[in-house]
Amino acid sequence: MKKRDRTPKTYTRLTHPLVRDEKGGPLRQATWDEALERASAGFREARETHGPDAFAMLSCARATNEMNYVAQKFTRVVMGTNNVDSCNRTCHAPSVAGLSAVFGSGGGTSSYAEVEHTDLIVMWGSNARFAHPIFFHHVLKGIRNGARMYAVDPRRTSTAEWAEGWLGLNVGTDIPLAHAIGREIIHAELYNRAFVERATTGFEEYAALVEPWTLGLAEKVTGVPAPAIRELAHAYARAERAQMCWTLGITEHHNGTDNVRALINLSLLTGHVGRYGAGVQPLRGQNNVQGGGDMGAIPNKLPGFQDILDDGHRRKFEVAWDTVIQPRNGMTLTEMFEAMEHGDLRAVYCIGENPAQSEADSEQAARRLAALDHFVVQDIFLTKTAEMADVVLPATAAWAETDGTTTNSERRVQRVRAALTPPGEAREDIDIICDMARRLGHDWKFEDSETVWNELRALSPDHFGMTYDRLEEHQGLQWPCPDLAELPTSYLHGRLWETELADRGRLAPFGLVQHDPPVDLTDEEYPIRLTTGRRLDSYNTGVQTGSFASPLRRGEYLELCPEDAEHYGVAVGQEVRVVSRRGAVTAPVWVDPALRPGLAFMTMHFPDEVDTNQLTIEANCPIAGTAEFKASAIRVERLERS
Ligand SMILES: Nc1nc2c(c(=O)[nH]1)N[C@H]1C(S)=C(S)[C@@H](COP(=O)(O)OP(=O)(O)OC[C@H]3O[C@@H](n4cnc5c(=O)[nH]c(N)nc54)[C@H](O)[C@@H]3O)O[C@H]1N2
Ligand SMILES: Nc1nc2c(c(=O)[nH]1)N[C@H]1C(S)=C(S)[C@@H](COP(=O)(O)OP(=O)(O)OC[C@H]3O[C@@H](n4cnc5c(=O)[nH]c(N)nc54)[C@H](O)[C@@H]3O)O[C@H]1N2
Ligand SMILES: [Mo]
Repeated sequence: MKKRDRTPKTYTRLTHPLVRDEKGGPLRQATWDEALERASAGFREARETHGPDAFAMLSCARATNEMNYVAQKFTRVVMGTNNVDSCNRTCHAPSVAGLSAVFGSGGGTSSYAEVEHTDLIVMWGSNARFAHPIFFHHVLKGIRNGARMYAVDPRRTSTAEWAEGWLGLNVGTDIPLAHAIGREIIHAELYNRAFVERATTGFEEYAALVEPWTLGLAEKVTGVPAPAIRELAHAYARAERAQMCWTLGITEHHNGTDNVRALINLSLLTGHVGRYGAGVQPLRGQNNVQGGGDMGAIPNKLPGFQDILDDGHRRKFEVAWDTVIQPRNGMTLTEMFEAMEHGDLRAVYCIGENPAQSEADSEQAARRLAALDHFVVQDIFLTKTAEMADVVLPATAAWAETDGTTTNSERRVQRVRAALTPPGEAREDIDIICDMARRLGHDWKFEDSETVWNELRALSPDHFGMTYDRLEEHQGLQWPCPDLAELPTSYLHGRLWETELADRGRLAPFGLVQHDPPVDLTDEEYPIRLTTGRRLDSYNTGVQTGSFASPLRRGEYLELCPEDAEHYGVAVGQEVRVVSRRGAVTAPVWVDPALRPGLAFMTMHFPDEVDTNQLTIEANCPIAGTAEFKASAIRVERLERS
């Protein structure tokens, strides 16, 4: 069979604005003035004809805090809606929802340095060796200092290779595993009774809920041998300090928020939260996805994570912005795509996101984007999403060509600075949004990123103490930082350890969550469980890491375990058809002993060559709106050799 060229597509930087004269016609180069007139006129028309909620903003989790602040302000003040969201929805919205429900705040509770001074690190559904190498560097220091590490992942990942124990569970059985660990800790009387009584609620109900999950039943459902479950339960409960870290293996499920609650339960049971070295830590995905949410680029929070439904918070922003804010949550990214289907959403401003390739069931997503009346994309590359737009606006790259701040997973706000000259006529994201706002009647006086930051600081108590000067002096500060003189604490929820909890209403509740298997069931027709994720050498939809192939960076493959490859009679490099209930793609086979029989793996990194998301299912967590990227059912068909 002729070998296909699988060299990843090369993206070139956008250097000039582009416009499309008619739907279906080509994009052509335009001046900034023409492009911005076109873009703003379309937004004005959508608002006047269909009302403010016919507009939505997708904000960029790679760009700065300041840009995200301005993007959400544009949405709320200029367009009059709360429809603003980002790819936070596709990764850690369940973590934010779960943590907020238990602790009242959606941030991870500890600092990176704490994993260096802990006794046990659990990496649950997280391949940090590939996806969070900086954090993993701290983990390795922790191991050098004597910490033990366990990995819970269906694949024996590169992260698992460094662990003392690997629990290779079946995809989507995290709740049974967590419940069995909880039950074992209770039965062995290893739980922290004093902490449970003082700081939590719902323990009796939790104990009753997990009671059926014996080690034997859990072994049957999860595929993890009972002694391994028992070992992790005892290690976690006996550790003086333990860190529970998780990522998408937990969140990218139709019940992602329930999964998160099941892990938080274990930290409440053992008191591994609210102390230095002990905590719960969702490692966030994009360099500034934490900051984007903190800045209010989410549909239910104003900047500083202040609730949109709270009259007092809304009032404060209404006065500051001289506007009226709708007293209801806007649409999540997931709801936006549903609203496109029903024709309720007509105009979209997409800044630095590539949903045509990153959404589950991407063919459906692209069809919905194509049906919009008015679609504006602001990016640094001409992505597949940008190719569908009516107006394309070239931005500078936040990581090297822009001033501002970003916020990482440990809530640390850090400065970024313009170091490179942007290409062609590319302009800063903030500058473009402000020009658009001016054309729609709002002339904001933001001279530079610091002016934006100071407006935010005045409105967000958690950020008030972080002036640019202080950020510089301390090489970044963690929120909450309400004070201009004091330094913030590195971990959250220390109040749970106060002997007299002042506010009984703020106790941490156990989550009474039940096992709910993946929606896309395997059967005779679709016998293989496909899970999708990342590799070290590539980034998300590949836009920023495309363009070179090497033996180390091998492009997309359908990865199978040796037994399955033999069973299907396929060898490394052989092209096969991969079919799900949504679509089909052709990909070469790779054989990887890190997988187990019945489990296949693909990445999302090479959608121009192999569009993995044509296979994935758009089954969403009802609380967080995150799709079940981690569990689809597929079959493999051999292609006839020619
Ligand atoms: N090199 C690189 N780094 C990145 C990115 C990138 O594209 N490339 N992307 C960034 C982004 S946006 C994000 S959100 C993060 C994501 O970082 P991670 O979440 O660590 O990455 P993934 O590979 O998507 O998924 C993690 C693991 O979940 C496992 N898993 C699948 N199903 C299940 C399950 O049912 N239960 C459990 N327990 N585990 C399961 C997978 O086998 C996989 O090893 O990485 C960030 N960092
Ligand atoms: N199958 C499968 N699909 C998945 C996932 C999975 O695990 N499996 N994971 C999901 C997750 S966690 C995520 S986060 C999403 C990611 O989905 P997306 O966010 O849609 O994908 P990216 O490739 O990260 O796109 C980032 C875009 O931002 C642009 N950009 C970068 N910097 C800047 C800047 O400073 N300004 C502007 N204006 N643009 C900029 C880049 O050029 C690029 O086009 O994918 C989701 N899709
Ligand atoms: Mo992500």
